[in-house]
Amino acid sequence: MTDQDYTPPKVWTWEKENGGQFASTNRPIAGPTHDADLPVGAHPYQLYSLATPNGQKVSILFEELLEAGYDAEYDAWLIRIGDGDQFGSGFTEINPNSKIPAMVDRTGDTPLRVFESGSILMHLGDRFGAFLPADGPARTETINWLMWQMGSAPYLGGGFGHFYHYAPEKLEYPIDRFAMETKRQLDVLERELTQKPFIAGDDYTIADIAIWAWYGNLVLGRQYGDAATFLSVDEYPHVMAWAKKIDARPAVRRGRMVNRVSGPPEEQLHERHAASDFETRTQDKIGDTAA
Ligand SMILES: N[C@@H](CCC(=O)N[C@@H](CS)C(=O)NCC(=O)O)C(=O)O
Repeated sequence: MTDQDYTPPKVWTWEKENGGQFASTNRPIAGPTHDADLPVGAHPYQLYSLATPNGQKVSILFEELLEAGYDAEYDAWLIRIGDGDQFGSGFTEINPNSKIPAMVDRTGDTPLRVFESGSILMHLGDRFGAFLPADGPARTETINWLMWQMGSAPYLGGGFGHFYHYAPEKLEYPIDRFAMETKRQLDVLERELTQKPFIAGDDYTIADIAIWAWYGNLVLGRQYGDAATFLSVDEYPHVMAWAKKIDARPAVRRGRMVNRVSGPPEEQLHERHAASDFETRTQDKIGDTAA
């Protein structure tokens, strides 16, 4: 069926899977589908995630904190969203929205759930007093850009990425609409990064981490097949230079590996419980190359 011969009924009903890569887990209702407790490791911070752009934000921040010498040890547990792990009862208790990433901060008397990647970045930034200015204009500008990312990326991922790459049929109208919006967003970043080294000013912050996970990976050619060519990302040289600069950071390289289940086996660390895991527990090292 093409979009031309579809007339919406008066009332939408859930009659069939809508096709496409995520069809088996998409549902119009919230809540758990099955009982499943979450594992808990030895460290104060427990992360439940997958290395999508939203997931990478948090593992990159943890690795940046550790790189900078903070005591930010964490356990990262794999949530396979393609298999529906996000609908297990333990996961929905810590994130009723059933999306990765979610985290439990166990540093206090009572475990504290933190969900929404932007909320997790702010929580950790404040907790450690790092990558998020404590007050003043620099804090406001950092949060401005963090919120920009949280509000804008759904047009890139759920809009452009979905219709250009994942949707079972390629439809010109939504691809055009969301390619236009994605290019507008890249131009927003380009104009800002022409004036300053990092998105909120002179310093690398949680806003760079959040935006890089989406727009950095996009311009580096890692998102949605050949989307970088389709969107002519060379038109944004300052975004490209900023993306490469951040990509070269050791903590970013490690953070991208955490909870990754695709790509080269040596870049996949399905679970992270210790700094040494990057050397000893990647999929090539443990002899299990199945994703
Ligand atoms: N606004 C949320 C979005 C999280 C999100 O969309 N996560 C996706 C993966 S990137 C997910 O868990 N999808 C599973 C599903 O939709 O069932 C955040 O930033 O944390």
